[in-house]
Amino acid sequence: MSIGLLDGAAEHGSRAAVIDGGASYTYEWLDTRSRLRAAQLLGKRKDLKEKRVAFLMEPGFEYVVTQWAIWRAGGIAVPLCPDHPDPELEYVIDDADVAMLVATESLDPKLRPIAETRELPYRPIGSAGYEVVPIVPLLSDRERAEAVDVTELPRLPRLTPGRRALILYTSGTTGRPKGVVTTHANLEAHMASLVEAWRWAPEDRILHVLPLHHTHGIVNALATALYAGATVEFSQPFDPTTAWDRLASGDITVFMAVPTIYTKLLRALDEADEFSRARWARGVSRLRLMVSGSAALPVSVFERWEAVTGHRLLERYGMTEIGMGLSNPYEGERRPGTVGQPLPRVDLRLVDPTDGHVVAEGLEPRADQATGEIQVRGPMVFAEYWKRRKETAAAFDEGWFRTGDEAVLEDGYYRILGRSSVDILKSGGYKISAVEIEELLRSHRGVHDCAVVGLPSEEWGERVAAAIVPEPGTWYAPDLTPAGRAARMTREERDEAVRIVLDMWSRDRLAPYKVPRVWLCVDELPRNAMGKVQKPAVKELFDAVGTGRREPR
Ligand code: MCA
Ligand code: AMP
Repeated sequence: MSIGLLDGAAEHGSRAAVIDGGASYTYEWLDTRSRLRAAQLLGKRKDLKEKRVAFLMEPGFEYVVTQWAIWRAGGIAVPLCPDHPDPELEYVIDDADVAMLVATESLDPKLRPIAETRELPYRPIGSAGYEVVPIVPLLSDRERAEAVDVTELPRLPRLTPGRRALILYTSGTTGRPKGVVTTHANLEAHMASLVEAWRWAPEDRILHVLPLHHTHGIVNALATALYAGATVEFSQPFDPTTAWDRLASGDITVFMAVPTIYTKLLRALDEADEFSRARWARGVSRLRLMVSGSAALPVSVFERWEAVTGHRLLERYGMTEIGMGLSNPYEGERRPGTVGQPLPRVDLRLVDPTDGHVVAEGLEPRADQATGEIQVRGPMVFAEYWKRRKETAAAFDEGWFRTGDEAVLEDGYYRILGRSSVDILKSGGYKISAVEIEELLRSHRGVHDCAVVGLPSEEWGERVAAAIVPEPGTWYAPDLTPAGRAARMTREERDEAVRIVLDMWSRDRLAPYKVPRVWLCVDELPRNAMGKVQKPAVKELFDAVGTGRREPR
């Protein structure tokens, strides 16, 4: 039994695995460092036995070393996002029952207090007493001779593919995010499917600009590249001009991004001088593959990208729980507005939500109108929601995972129609729960009620918008208005205060991409006869005041 991703490192030896900050790290080096760090995580233990290890690191070589070390030591990796405020980090750490925390020195001030409050073992990387990975691109013969002989390290546990490997947090229709647990076997099936479909090869080099707390960045763009023996070049945080320069350098063969990133790249191109425009467009045309996913790619962006670079972007569909499900063909026609066909090893069907009938399976329509919910089965489908047995069971229909996404099969191509729930938004490629934000906002004493919706946006897909019914009598804070004027605050002044206060308050509590970008104060929310808030009518409230259509940055 072996874990293909980790065991492949020895095979790829002196090839570059990671390029980060101008330094190049070989597979051999990654292998050695991750074994050393695994031994340190283990201490006197022989096996972490699926204990959860949460790590807070900027994307780069240290991140990969730590992720591999957790796996080599037999633990479950729980990646944390450096941009998240404390309450988001604390939620994940507590929900996943994390047993150990790891952070880079730069993020030490963020994680140490959280570890101390919980009395959790904590490993800062780079501080005295713990290993620092030096920036050594390639080992010279002398360095190699002096390096620690990894065979002398305490033996690392034997891993079987069924072992749980990763917990990623994803938003649902109810409450707080759920931990999606995948095993090594799930991850390997996901990676093998993409290597086959997209022809990953050791000669590839991907420019990596995605966050490393979601599947797209972790599995598609990082692990799959390493599984194939290719090179991952980190360019973080994403900056359109830097990305263009690297994409056009001639070094990069593969790029993967969310639609918002392609939109931002096109905007940077429009704003660049003529010489850069020509150089970028020409350079990018040499890439082997450019993929878009995580949210619907507007046809206008597909067409503009093709006009500028000659690339027909390959759009695919995935979900944290299933890995990747559908993809436009690598060799055949890439059809704009569609997500193609099921990927290798993926069983996929459409089920009519009204009567449960299967209306399409694979590429076979079974009804005149092949429209329904996407359901997926296969070795890459996740194992469980962490500690949520009931929700796990409810997410499956006789072994098929119910995605909640609706699609239609037309002329051999799947087209996504949208989600069945209005409470799931997608902004910048991030999945966001309206309910989670509403629950938080309602806990503010100045909020009587609220409703969160997604407003359509060219750039972001959707923008998070919150309609607030202020709690009467609470919005007179003396520090917001000149002394003595509190009682005389006009409605406009109050509404402005609501926006400012709730924006600041939310930023301290929510991941940046969940913070509402558009605020509206209303006297009451539109409800139906049963008292349920009508989300389409809430969107119309924003349209009525013009904010629904206006697109501030
Ligand atoms: C940031 N801003 C926003 C949003 N995000 N405004 C509106 N809506 C948003 N969603 C604001 C910031 O607050 C800031 O304004 C300004 O935009 C710039 O912010 P910054 O963070 O610098 O933006 P960015 O770095 O340009 O980020 C855009 C991004 C990022 C690079 C597209 O959102 C991103 O990396 N998205 C990828 C998400 C992803 O990987 N999803 C995959 C999950 P101010 O300064 O006023 O605050 S889905 C998945 O894994 C499944 C399996 C799948 O299918 O792939
Ligand atoms: P996440 O839970 O963050 O993994 O996001 C998965 C969701 O992103 C899916 O359920 C879809 O709603 C959406 N999604 C992913 N890829 C696409 C795509 N190409 N087109 C439309 N929606 C997509």
